[in-house]
Amino acid sequence: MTDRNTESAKKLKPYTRSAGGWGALASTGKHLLKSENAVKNIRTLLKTNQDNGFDCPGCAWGEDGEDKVFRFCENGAKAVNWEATSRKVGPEFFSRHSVSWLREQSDYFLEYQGRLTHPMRYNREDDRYEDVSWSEAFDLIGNTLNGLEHPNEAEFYTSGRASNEAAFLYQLFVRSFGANNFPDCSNMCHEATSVALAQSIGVGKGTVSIHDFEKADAIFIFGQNPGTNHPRMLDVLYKASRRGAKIVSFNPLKERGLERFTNPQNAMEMLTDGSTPISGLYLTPNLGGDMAAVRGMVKAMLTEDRAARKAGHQPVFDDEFLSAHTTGLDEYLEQVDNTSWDFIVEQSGLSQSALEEAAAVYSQAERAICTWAMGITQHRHSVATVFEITNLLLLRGNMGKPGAGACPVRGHSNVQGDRTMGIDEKPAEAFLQRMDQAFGMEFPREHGHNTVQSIRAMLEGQSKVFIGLGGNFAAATPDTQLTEKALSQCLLTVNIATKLNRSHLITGKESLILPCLGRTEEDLQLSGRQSITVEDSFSMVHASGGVLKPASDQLKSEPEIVAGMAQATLAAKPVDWQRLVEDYDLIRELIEKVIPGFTDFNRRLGQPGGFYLGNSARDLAWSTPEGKAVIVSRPLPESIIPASVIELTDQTIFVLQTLRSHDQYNTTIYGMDDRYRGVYGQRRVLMMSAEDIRDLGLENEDRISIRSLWPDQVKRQVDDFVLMEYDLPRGNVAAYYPETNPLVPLDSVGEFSDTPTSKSIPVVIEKYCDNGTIAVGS
Ligand SMILES: Nc1nc2c(c(=O)[nH]1)N[C@H]1C(S)=C(S)[C@@H](COP(=O)(O)OP(=O)(O)OC[C@H]3O[C@@H](n4cnc5c(=O)[nH]c(N)nc54)[C@H](O)[C@@H]3O)O[C@H]1N2
Ligand SMILES: Nc1nc2c(c(=O)[nH]1)N[C@H]1C(S)=C(S)[C@@H](COP(=O)(O)OP(=O)(O)OC[C@H]3O[C@@H](n4cnc5c(=O)[nH]c(N)nc54)[C@H](O)[C@@H]3O)O[C@H]1N2
Ligand SMILES: [Mo]
Repeated sequence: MTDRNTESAKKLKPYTRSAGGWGALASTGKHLLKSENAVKNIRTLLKTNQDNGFDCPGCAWGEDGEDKVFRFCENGAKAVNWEATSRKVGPEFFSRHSVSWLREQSDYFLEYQGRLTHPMRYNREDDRYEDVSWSEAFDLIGNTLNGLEHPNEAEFYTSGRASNEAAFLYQLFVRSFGANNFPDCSNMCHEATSVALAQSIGVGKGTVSIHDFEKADAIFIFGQNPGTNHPRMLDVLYKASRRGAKIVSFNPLKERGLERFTNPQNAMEMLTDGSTPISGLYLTPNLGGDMAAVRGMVKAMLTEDRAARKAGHQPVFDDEFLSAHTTGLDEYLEQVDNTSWDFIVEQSGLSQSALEEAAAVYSQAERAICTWAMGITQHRHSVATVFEITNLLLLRGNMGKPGAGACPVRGHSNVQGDRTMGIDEKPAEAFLQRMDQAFGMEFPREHGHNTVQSIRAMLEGQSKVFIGLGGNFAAATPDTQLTEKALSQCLLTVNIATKLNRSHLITGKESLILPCLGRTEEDLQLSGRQSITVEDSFSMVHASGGVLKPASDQLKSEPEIVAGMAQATLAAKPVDWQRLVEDYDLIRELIEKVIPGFTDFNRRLGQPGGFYLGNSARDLAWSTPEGKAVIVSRPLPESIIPASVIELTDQTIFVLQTLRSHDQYNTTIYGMDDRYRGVYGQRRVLMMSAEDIRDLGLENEDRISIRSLWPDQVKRQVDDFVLMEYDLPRGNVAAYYPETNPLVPLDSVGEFSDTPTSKSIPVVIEKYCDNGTIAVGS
């Protein structure tokens, strides 16, 4: 694979400055000015996250409502700029390049070519995409779907950028067709959060608002890299740190944004090259060690609590809250007593005294928030880990009061909204009943496929059609080789997208690329200019309207494309699809009928900053069968690497996490640098501690191969990576996603979440040379 247009030479060089500051400003400027559209894009950025503009397609962090000229960050600027490019990928481009040739190019190259402009259909004979009319494309979809023996033979993927309106219409189409097959990006993302929180506090979403960060005494950040992935969160942490709140980070990597930050909005800091420390305490657990770490904190608190009660002092645990609002306490404390410090220390990789220190910060805080992201949710025991974090919060009544609560930080800008709209392979009965009532028909009850199940179904030939509403299924999912095989066996694959990506090149018997409007672009329908809505991590729903002229006059909006597919498949049943997209207010009226919290949707849409959907747990109303918050007791996993894997080799096994660089948005690669980690001009890098490198008999910057271990016969290996000495706990290594997705075994998934274990893959390392690999470190 060739990496064209790389800006910097390959090099590995530690980054010594703070996060943010001039580095971020310079990079924002560089990304803006290198575009052919500098002036247009600066104007576009000024509309980002403003009340009369569009929602940043970057991340799902919320807005604090303060008056600001700039409401975007360095990485939001990259996201906007990437979409607003003037480069185009039209019929002429596809006639020049065969699909086989395109498949050899890097992910960076593919997306860099620009915006898709025409609907395209794959011609197998010529191995090229050719332009096709929209009506032909829709007919092909309708006929293929209607030709299936059963509606369950099609998979309908959603990526979390789809608007509420597009997602609602999509689920209505798919359910009217007769299926619940809704694999989505959230299955690979915060699924464990949704599963665990729904069971423990009765609602699968975070309980805090952005203003709670202004009141918290302590903030615990687990498995998250906000400096890169939620940069606007740094502003909130910065203010918290400056007013004296304690911030504790759990992360095996020392992420610069969690260490110190220079706020571009603070002139003095910028001028003096100063910075503000973010984390007062930074703990570096083993990958997958957080459940043990939190268990250790609770164990330390339990000891303190008992001593305090004995001495007649104020107890550590909040008795009043616990008895009024929770169940399961005794069983859990017994579980804590039965977990030994030795085991906690071994599994977490943290000392007892470090965990006692973290526990003391937590106990001394009147109000505490826990935030988390992929470092928590992409393990085998992720659901159990989210239970453990929730228990920590409940023990001191840190829920349902200002400045306290659970804050899972979502990824895609509308991933939370898509689930609210019914993108769910296991829909709740109450939701289906409201659907039945609203549309006067009975929707299917049988559960559908999640992402991993959809891949298996396609592999087995049980599913024959794949439709992707956004995203990059082939690159984002685990076990790349198997997933590609699964897709290529389909009768039809359809991708609705803004930019060319790998998924479009893994063709079924028939394949379509359907180009859509991006969020920055004006969406004109019969009734005029349309807005869409999204929901952020704090359950705030707000409107978004594009401002730019569309990249091509052939583009359709996502709701229009969904309506086109539905019309071709179902005619005007159960709704007049075409009429609905003439005016999105009509779609919102349907949403209001089906989804709680959307009363008076069209009127409240105009509210500055949006409206709050509410959260029952925040109101101390527990929608659990017990009517209380449930303190769930789960044993720690016996080991992070399953015993059946340890048996497979005598070589040293490392635990690999696959993460994001500073220059990427999931499978979209903006550039080849990862500034805060000191990686330049390359992505095929494996971070490892100096001691581990030495013990393997290797040297910094050696070329290596990475092979993952799983008890099946499949060989999963990636070659020609560069070893990079990095400050990490021993036995833990890190490399970028999606280059390492071929290593994630399809069957290695989270318990109760089915999320691929992208943050704990057992691997062995071999020395790579041009004629093969040489085993090391046995
Ligand atoms: N610019 C940009 N923004 C994005 C994205 C992007 O790709 N680029 N992606 C969006 C999406 S969809 C998502 S889900 C979010 C992702 O946001 P993050 O969750 O921050 O993303 P990752 O890069 O996967 O980083 C995981 C972090 O957790 C740490 N970690 C890994 N394993 C463990 C563990 O076992 N324990 C602990 N304590 N830490 C661990 C890693 O060292 C890393 O710092 O960001 C969203 N925002
Ligand atoms: N190994 C490993 N794998 C992972 C992860 C990991 O940490 N490690 N993270 C997982 C996570 S958290 C997630 S969320 C998934 C992400 O999985 P996806 O959501 O499937 O992937 P993205 O890379 O976000 O999708 C990028 C594509 O979306 C299209 N696109 C962009 N904007 C729009 C739009 O407005 N409309 C439409 N229709 N298309 C658009 C573009 O064509 C672009 O190529 O990946 C998961 N996979
Ligand atoms: Mo995500």
